[in-house]
Amino acid sequence: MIEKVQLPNLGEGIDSADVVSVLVEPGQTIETDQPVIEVETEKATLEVPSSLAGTVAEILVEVGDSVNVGQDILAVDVAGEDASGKEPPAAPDDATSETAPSSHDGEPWPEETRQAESDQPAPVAPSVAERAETTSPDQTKAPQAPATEAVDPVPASPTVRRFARELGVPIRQVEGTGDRGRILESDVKAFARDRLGADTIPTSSRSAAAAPQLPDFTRWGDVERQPLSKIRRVTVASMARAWSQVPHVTQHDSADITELEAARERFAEAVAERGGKLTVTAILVKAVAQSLRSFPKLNASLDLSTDEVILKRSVHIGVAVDTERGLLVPVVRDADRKTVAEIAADLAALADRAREGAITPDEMQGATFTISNLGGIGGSHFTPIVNWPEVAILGVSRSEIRPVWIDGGWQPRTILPLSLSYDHRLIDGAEAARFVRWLANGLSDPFRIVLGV
Ligand code: CAO
Repeated sequence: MIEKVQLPNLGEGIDSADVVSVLVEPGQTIETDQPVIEVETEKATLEVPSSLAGTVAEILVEVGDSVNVGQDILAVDVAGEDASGKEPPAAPDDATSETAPSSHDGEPWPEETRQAESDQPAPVAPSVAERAETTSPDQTKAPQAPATEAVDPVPASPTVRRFARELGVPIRQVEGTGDRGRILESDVKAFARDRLGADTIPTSSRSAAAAPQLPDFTRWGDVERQPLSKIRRVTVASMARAWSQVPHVTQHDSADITELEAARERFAEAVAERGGKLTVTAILVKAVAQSLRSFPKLNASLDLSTDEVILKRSVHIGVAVDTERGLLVPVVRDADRKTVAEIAADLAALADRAREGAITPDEMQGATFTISNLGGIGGSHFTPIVNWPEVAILGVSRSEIRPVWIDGGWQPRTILPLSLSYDHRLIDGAEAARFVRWLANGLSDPFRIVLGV
């Protein structure tokens, strides 16, 4: 007798899900509660267990299908089986949990499920997001590789497989240390650390490592391959991580630094006597450090593992330095407690060491905010990338003299373009705009910075 398995209730507010993989094949004997398909909702990837025992007569869905709750997914011949009519398992209490009802991370893996999984081909479908990027609409309907295809099973739960996918870890290469070689999340992490250099190469660069294959460029002309330097590899990793983890917004503004430039000229010699060069950057470091005391959320980090904001009481400003070997970001410590002359001396020493290749990793760690000044080269505005785990970065472009309408007449004023990129998860647009305005006002009238207003 043929009976149907339906997509069960997956949780509050979830009406449908996309089929990510089919875990059984026609003719296969299945048990109740055995995972039969894997689906992805907006919130989680879940294995859907069978409510029936018997022989799979027909699979009624395909990878890529959007299936409604209650829709038939499987026809099962229950003849001779105890089709106990068992209810589908209850929906997860919290569908946002990565721990799907029938995934068993960190828990003993029930024999029947382990068996069922290891008997099945590994799901070959990419995630929904990956599908959207890599397949055309008609391709999304393409059926999954048949179960009979010679694809070795991957003994890992959907959550672990998904975790590996997100890290760009080729799960087939991971050695499982779990029961009967089952691949655990810790195995994926260890693989990433050992093989992909996770300590220095963060999540997104590991994803970058799994980037789609490049075409053969020699088909169109000669090419030269150069190995990436260590600095470049670290840059690739940190940029990719920041870009993929942080939802960026950039707030552009400008500051009238006419008076500041006059003061800079006036005090250049006095600062030089103390070992520094009174540059725009040195003044910016001080101005930003003071501004951060009034806007502590921009001097923070997000801890998503505890749902907390980490507000840092110290203000350490990273300064992007262009060197022959690539971008380096030494840190001016406690910039809020230093004079501009001290910052100028620090900065000169740090930038020199960075350019000579003598800077230590210690001197490039612990920044709470970063400044990138490209004004010495040119340009009107740019959008810097937040130096994660910081939450904001100030990009500075080239100042220029422009006519500004003041008190009924045009006046030549020196205008400095400012671009603040920030992590929109933590910082709202209004707050970012207020911060840049505060900074711009301070640069226009430095006494405001001293006053803290
Ligand atoms: N507008 C106009 N002129 C500027 C300026 C600005 N925003 N910033 C610097 N300048 C001028 C300086 O006044 C100086 O001119 P003079 O020689 O006439 O005095 C000249 O440009 C060179 O400045 P500098 O490099 O000596 O000093 P600085 O403190 O302004 O900059 C540093 C120091 C380390 C920030 C800079 O040398 C540097 O490396 N910049 C590049 C940073 C970078 O690569 N950012 C990109 C990061 S990835 O997005």
